[in-house]
Amino acid sequence: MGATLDSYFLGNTYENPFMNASGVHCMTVDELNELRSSRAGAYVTKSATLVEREGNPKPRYHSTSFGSINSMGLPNRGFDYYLSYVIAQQGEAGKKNAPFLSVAGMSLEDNLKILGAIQESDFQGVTELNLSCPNVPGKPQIGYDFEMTEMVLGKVFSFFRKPLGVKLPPYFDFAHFDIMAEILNKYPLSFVNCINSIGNGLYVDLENEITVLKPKNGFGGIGGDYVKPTALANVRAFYTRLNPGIKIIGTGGIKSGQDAFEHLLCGATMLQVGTALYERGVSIFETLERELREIMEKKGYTSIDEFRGKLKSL
Ligand code: RRO
Repeated sequence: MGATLDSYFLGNTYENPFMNASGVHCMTVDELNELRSSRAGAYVTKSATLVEREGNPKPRYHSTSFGSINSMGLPNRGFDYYLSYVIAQQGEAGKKNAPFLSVAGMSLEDNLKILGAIQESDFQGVTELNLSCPNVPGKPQIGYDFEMTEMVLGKVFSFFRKPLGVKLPPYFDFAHFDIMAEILNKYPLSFVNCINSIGNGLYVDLENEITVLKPKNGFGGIGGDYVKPTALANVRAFYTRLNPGIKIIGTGGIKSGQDAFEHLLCGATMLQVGTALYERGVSIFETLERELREIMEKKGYTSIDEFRGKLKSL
């Protein structure tokens, strides 16, 4: 018998663990519908702010040989647009890959308003609170401010009762893994998503001696091959520190079955694809499914549960 990629996450079984990473191919209903019709096991909306935003001036995304740099600046159609979409999908007969809702308020007050509206709405699905947008000028990432993170989670969980996870920035020090895990373990989080892009990198156009992005003098979030080791480290660090009820979504550098297998081995349950989806379009999901299944079958695994989290140490 062949291997199954069935993935159980927060009470639902998805046909495979693959999703888009929020921000890629998910700003408009047309793009979201393409994800719905693709082989992705589930999908997520662009992070929504209370009010629609144009985002930063272009050019604001650039592909490089090893990945990407972006400074999109949270362009989105506004929270109401995405809430209506995800609620409408719940009613779709035969839905197989229900959308998750990503939100990123521009202030604590906005985040509380948005989450309050979700709590009061008919949406019964999964919400992801983005604590790690690196690209809004003048707005530091919440996930790098431990006191602020704790304050936000305390206020949110005083009223929010639906499945909620947080999208985290990458951390680079054991002290920071420890502090963040201790904070996260205090709250009834459903999942954490590791990682958002590595913030504020800089890419140089050698010939013209100029930056490749217009906003923020060229500084932007790095994704793709560059970030896979950092992503795996964050998945592993939180998998080994968080209460087992808090699941991990692995994001960062996934473009092949091997990358997916590595994230799962480090402890991820769902897997999100950003840069590679941007470069190759939604057909990448078929390829990822095939490649992951081939690796599992070669190794004699029939389900992901047989190896999830079981990375060995020397
Ligand atoms: O829109 C963006 O610039 C953006 C966001 Br909100 C994010 O969370 N991560 C990213 O790389 N870009």
